[in-house]
Amino acid sequence: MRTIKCLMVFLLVTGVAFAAETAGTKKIFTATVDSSGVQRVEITGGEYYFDPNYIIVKKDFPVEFVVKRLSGVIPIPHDIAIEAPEAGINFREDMPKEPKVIRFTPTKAGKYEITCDKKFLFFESHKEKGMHGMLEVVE
Ligand SMILES: [Cu+2]
Repeated sequence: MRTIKCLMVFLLVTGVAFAAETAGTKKIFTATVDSSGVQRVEITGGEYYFDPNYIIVKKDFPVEFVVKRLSGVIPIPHDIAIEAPEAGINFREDMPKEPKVIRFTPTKAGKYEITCDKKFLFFESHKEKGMHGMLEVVE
């Protein structure tokens, strides 16, 4: 029981420290269409952020998100989700240690939220801790 308490305090402290470090930092990535016609974006998930967290892609060109999570001392699970079926984007996928490809083709310009909704016990969700971002689809 003592070990569990220590672990929880550790997670809480490190979570707060990392959140403070990365909160409010906007990392913008503008995707380009490569020779195979695909817009490839590499995204890393950590405590508690996406890097990059503001992604700009072109409408009607296929997108590939290559996602992975950082493997820290304590493996904290992360997922990545965008729920915008009206724009042809609707997925929720775990972020593994090894890169994983998520494919979609955005069909409507706009801004769509990227979130991780993992949550540890009664703590805030990862989204609340700052693990969210924005996908901007442009014409
Ligand atoms: Cu997360």
